[in-house]
Amino acid sequence: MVQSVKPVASTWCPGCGDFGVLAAVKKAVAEAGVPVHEEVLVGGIGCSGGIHNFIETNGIHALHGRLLAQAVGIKLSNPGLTVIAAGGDGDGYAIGMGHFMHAFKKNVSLLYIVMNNETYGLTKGQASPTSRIGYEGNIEHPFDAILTALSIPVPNFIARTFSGDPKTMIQVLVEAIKFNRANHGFAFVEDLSPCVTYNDTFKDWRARVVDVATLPGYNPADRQTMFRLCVETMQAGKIPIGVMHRPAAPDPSSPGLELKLLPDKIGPARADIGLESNRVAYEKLLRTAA
Ligand SMILES: Cc1ncc(C[n+]2csc(CCOP(=O)(O)OP(=O)(O)O)c2C)c(N)n1
Ligand code: SF4
Ligand SMILES: [Mg+2]
Repeated sequence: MVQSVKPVASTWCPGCGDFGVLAAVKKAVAEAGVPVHEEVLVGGIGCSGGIHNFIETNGIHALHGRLLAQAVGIKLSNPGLTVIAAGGDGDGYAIGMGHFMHAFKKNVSLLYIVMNNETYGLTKGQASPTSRIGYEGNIEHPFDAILTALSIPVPNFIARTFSGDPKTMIQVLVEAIKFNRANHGFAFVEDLSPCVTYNDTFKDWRARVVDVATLPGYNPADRQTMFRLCVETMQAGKIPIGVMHRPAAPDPSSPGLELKLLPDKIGPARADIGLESNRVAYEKLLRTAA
């Protein structure tokens, strides 16, 4: 059930990277001018997915790996809402991987934030799809969500932020929310959000992050260039962060799916279901059938 409640005290460990995301989301929705009654936060299952409990908003705790399905449903029911889905790397890239890939293709104007800590924090530190080789016995190669996102050619917004740099995170989230509110399509932001209890990567990541905007040839409108810059940065042992893709200009032929389905922006949740309008519509239908 979607419900607006007063926030409760956080259950996160002191120092968890998710606090940076919580603070940035609060500031970004205010800066983007989103009224509380138009805002919905859909949380996944995991420490990260509890975020909607710690902020005054309309929130729903989704099923594990299914937060995008629920966020899409909310946006298509009421396109006037600003919908933010937020969860972890386990939630989004393991059990939720199918929904993750389709979210880019569907291109519904909602924001998906993945708090990537390269572990399953809530269940006490097992390897996740983004874990490095050697972490908790992991022998598989880590999955990279940004490279995957860049490989799906849809004019959406893609970025990576770091909880150790809240100022940039706020700017990125404001841009993503405005992109959604203009019905330009899906926005994906992966935040590097260390789990200080089971995988404390703060120091390592701070030393390795590189803002792609500082690299020669940076052009977030060109996927090929951004893919190459990310791969080269990773090959040098660094972690690319920053805005990875934004269309050079809005593409009127490819707006968010909600505009294609509901050009008047009135979804089922706002449809007139008054008795009188239904009676008139029914009589019209009967006359057509006769
Ligand atoms: C269907 C189902 N399978 C498994 C679990 C157990 N479980 C709870 S949270 C979680 C993963 C959490 O990892 P992540 O999404 O990275 O979130 P974090 O706690 O790291 O923020 C798992 C496997 C579950 N709750 N439901
Ligand atoms: S276990 Fe890790 S991810 Fe979960 S609240 Fe603690 S530090 Fe954060
Ligand atoms: Mg995790």
